[in-house]
Amino acid sequence: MPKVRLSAMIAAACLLGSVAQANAQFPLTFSSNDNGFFTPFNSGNANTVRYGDSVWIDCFANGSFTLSQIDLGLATFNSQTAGTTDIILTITEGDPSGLVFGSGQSLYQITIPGVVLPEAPVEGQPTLFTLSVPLPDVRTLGGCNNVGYSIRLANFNFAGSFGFQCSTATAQTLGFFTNNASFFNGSNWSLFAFGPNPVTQIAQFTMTLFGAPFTPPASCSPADIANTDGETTLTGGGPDNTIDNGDFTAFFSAFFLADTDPARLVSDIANTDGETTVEGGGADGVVDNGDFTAFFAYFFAGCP
Ligand SMILES: [Ca+2]
Ligand SMILES: [Ca+2]
Ligand SMILES: [Ca+2]
Repeated sequence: MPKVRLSAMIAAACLLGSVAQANAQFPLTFSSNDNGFFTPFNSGNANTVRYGDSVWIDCFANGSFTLSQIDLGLATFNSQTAGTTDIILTITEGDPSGLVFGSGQSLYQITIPGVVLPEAPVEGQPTLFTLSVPLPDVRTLGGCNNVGYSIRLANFNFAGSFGFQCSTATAQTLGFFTNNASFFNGSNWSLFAFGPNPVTQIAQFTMTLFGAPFTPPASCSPADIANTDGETTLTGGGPDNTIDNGDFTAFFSAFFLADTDPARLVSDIANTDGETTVEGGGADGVVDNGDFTAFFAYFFAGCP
């Protein structure tokens, strides 16, 4: 476990602490910095280690969300001079470790080059700053909606140490914290907290996640079962008000799956007489020639 440098209730000024955004999206999760800082990155490990954390958006609904921005509360420590680093940010489904709360699958990754690391010249005091990263409406996979992130560094050029602002459990006023944070040592991921106290010693890095619940576009016809990439509601896509090759691919990929594969029901759009919901039929739990016939008819008719 990396060395923990925690200093409770640090009153250093936040260079950019406001969560007010001129943004149609809104905060899905919010935690403030009331629990010191943790600056594990330095020139000795910057090319090797990664750190991350996760947060619950909503554990009570099955819908997915689109993520439009993440604001990371960051800190520098013990340097008379400013520096720079590239930050490689990965947004993950569930915790980035893949050890808890989801697969850890990458949903989006971006490299932010030349992030300025401000000087922290006062002994024992960090300099706090916020890094706001726009996200291209990154879609979560749905279900319990634990979203994580990790950062790793490249071209680290800073004399001191760098890392995260920390929150207590009570500072998480929107969404739900996770007790642990995540550490990659170059070979393996592990989880850590700063101690056993479930309020003041949790490892929750200060951040705000912006976004909105995802509302799928209406299906324009029974053949509109996927987006243009052939992704259905099972794979993070779904109808997109367009009939195109994505629907064709999705239908036939599903249609020719084994009878026992539940994903085959993606192609169940009609009853055995080929009647869809439009004709008063619809999915009947069986994939057969009725679905095949209906798909072709609606596919070639296109969106009305
Ligand atoms: Ca956590
Ligand atoms: Ca479509
Ligand atoms: Ca059917």
